[in-house]
Amino acid sequence: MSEDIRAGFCAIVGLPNVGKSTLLNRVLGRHLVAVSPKPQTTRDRILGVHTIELPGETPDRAQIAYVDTPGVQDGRGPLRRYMREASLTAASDADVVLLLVDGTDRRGRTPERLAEADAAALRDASRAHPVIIGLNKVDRVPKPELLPLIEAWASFAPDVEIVPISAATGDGVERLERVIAQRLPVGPPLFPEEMVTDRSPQFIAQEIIREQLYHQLGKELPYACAVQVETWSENPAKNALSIGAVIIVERESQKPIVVGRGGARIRELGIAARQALGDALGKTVHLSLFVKVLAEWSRGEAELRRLGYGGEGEGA
Ligand SMILES: Nc1nc2c(ncn2[C@@H]2O[C@H](COP(=O)(O)OP(=O)(O)OP(=O)(O)O)[C@@H](O)[C@H]2O)c(=O)[nH]1
Ligand SMILES: [Mg+2]
Repeated sequence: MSEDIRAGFCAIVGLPNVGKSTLLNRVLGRHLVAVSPKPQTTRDRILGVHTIELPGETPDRAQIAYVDTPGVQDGRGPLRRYMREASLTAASDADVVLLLVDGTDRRGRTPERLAEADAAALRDASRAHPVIIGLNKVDRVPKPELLPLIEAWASFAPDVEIVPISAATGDGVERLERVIAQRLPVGPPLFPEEMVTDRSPQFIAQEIIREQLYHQLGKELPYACAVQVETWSENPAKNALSIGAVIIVERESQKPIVVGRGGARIRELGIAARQALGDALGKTVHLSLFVKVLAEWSRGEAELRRLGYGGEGEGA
């Protein structure tokens, strides 16, 4: 039976590392997208659909189609351009833009930041649609700093709702979802009830493996890595899943670093990734990981496409 509810897209945009992906995982209550303390973890748009009740309102349900995006910042090279484009497109296609701000980042948390060159695109993207400002990581913001911060945003954007949240603890997230839902158009649901994401289980597995690279490899190397699932076989009777995946690096010299002495590093990566995959997918996972060199993959448009990084929006 079709019934009108509030339904629409909410793009989660912001600078790198503000907690966009953590928030999406929090609202969905599952590990869908990669999160790490390193900036530029997310590389592509990812959809996560959440249906909520709106007690006392008409309509009293909402389907929010969240779009997690890469952090917007100037950057060189085809991969960075692709990431930036993915965010800005998501923002311009959305019904509501959630601009997420890291309340602990002293340089990045005030509205003045949006005037700086590398962040100006965010300001422009957030002009086009109803915007909500999510002030994130308030679990780490000393109380006396919070009110002035909210006031600074309120005077910069008087018509915009500012919602303090902690994506890590869940504080304020329910209220944030209500505020988003209230700004969505009324109509039929956009997606089937049971749908959570538009991405394949293989893509999600790649993201979860890639997340481990950010956690376990040094400062620079994760950025030179892509992950591709090559084999995937399920055994429903045992609720088990066997995955074969390759970690793709850009240069021959990077391969021994990922493999580690006597294979120690890749073994550890495998253990952690298998655990995370098992938790996320609710199955017993067997994982085989290999390392392969694809020279300068992040610089070639064809290589990027082969690895699933679209290719559209790569204008001059
Ligand atoms: N204390 C605290 N840490 C948080 C919170 N939300 C996210 N983090 C941490 O902030 C870091 C970045 O989180 P991500 O979710 O990967 O951030 P992102 O905005 O998706 O980053 P990019 O994809 O790189 O743009 C991680 O270490 C998170 O654990 C929060 O509410 N409180
Ligand atoms: Mg992210």
